[in-house]
Amino acid sequence: MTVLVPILGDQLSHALASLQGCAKNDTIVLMMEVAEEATHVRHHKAKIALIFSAMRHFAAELRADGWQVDYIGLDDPENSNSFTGEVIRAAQRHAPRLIRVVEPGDWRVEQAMLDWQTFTPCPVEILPDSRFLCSRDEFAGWAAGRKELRMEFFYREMRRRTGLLMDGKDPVGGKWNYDAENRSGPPPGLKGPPLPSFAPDGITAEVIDLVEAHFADHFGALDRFNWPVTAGEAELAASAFLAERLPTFGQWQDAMVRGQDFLFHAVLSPAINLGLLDPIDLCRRAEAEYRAGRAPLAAVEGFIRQLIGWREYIRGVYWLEMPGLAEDNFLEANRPLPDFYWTGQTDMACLADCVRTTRDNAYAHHIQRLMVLGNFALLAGIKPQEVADWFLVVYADAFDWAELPNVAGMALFADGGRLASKPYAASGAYIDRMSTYCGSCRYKVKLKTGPDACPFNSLYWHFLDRNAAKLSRNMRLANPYATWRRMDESKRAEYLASAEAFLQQLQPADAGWSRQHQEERSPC
Ligand code: DLZ
Ligand code: SF4
Repeated sequence: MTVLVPILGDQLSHALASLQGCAKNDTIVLMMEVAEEATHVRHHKAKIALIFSAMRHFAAELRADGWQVDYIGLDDPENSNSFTGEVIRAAQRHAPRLIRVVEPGDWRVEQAMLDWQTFTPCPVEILPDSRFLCSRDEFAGWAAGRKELRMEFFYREMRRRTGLLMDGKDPVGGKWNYDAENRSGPPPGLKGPPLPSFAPDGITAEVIDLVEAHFADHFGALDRFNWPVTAGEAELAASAFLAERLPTFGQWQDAMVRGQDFLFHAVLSPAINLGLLDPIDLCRRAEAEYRAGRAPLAAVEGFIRQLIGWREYIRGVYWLEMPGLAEDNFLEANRPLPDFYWTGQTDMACLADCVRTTRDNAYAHHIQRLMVLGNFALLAGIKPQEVADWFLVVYADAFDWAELPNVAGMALFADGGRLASKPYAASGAYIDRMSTYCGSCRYKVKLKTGPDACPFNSLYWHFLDRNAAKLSRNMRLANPYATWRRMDESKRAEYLASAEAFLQQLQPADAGWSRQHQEERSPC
């Protein structure tokens, strides 16, 4: 009797804990393409193609390495189209003595996995995901007794634990965080080097056809598909980033340039989240670039902070706060998601460009996500669950554990400030400073109110005014609230009327675009 090892679409690592200690001749790896995962929210076409292609390539590598792989394709006539259904069928086929699986990234999938034992006579062993630096239990220990969970303090512990950018007990350069040096707006003509190209091979081409056939009405384009789908390709992408873009990554990491979709960003998050790259290895190589004098400290520290700071912290928060986090709505925001999040049809040039790159690439960088798309949703009071579903659908790197705390906590303050010390609310001036968008916009960023004024300007004050009971005691918002209170009554009324007029004309999205929203995120 064999061991059955199910491997999910974001567990494509040869060092996966469930494979360790298993004998190749006594193990059956189970991989499953299931419609449930592609449609519980209707994922971007390129994201589905990426995951299926990466899964098929990974299965081929495992076979070449001597593993037996039972691969269930989407078109398999017997496919039950859910993880649970496929594990039950595989258990009947192989009668294993043990099912050994690594904990999933989604709370929803874990709920299903916890039930597998009731369907199978053999034991089901669920292992911690050792690809993360900080286990779920360790994070819970760190968080215990803290009223606020600040990333910065967690990050310092991860720096100490890994020794990354440390000189003995002290951070290299004397400071832990060089973010203040990483906030330059774009000079005219700013352009990043081209990303390496990964032309679809036969497997990817087949998967693209499959996705067009099965998920034709999902959001997103497939014609620019350029994601690395194997660890080898991901390694090429990583080497190109370290050599060509890391030195300038920090300086321009918050800049937004219309039509320049990648600038100096790593664009490695889909490969990392699928398991094709090891984040700690990337950090060590980035540090080596600094130590060799090829990349500045601020850029390297910023990159490392994303991986051992934010990424680990966000995952810890997710498991600590689920399932409540998915339902949080501290600011009682209940407006439906506007249709331009799907169509890109809006006169706001910043939002139109961010939706365009999202549709074309299943990618937008963090400031486009947080300070344009997220900021608008925050200011306009869009329902957090609709915003979270949108982010989960549209980005190739978006898995629930990574997306939900970022959207509900960081972007929308839906958790009431457990994660962020204040809402990331900004008016048009911020977007103007950090982007090239405003020059080509039909709205005028310098105008504060009226039909031609940048909508972010009046929405900013509308947001503060309507949430005053919940936010005005936040020390970090003391200045804007003081400004608002000092403002002329008639000026305040103008701001509020402008914002109301703008909000009135927003068209809600056609319900067909996203999942018919379930009251609860039910297990599959
Ligand atoms: C996102 C996704 C999609 C679209 N399809 C599959 C699939 O068919 N098979 C699979 O194993 N994984 C898929 N995934 C990724 C899973 O949703 C992901 O592994 C879980 O969300 C993690 O809990
Ligand atoms: Fe966006 Fe306002 Fe600038 Fe237009 S003017 S691009 S809406 S920030």
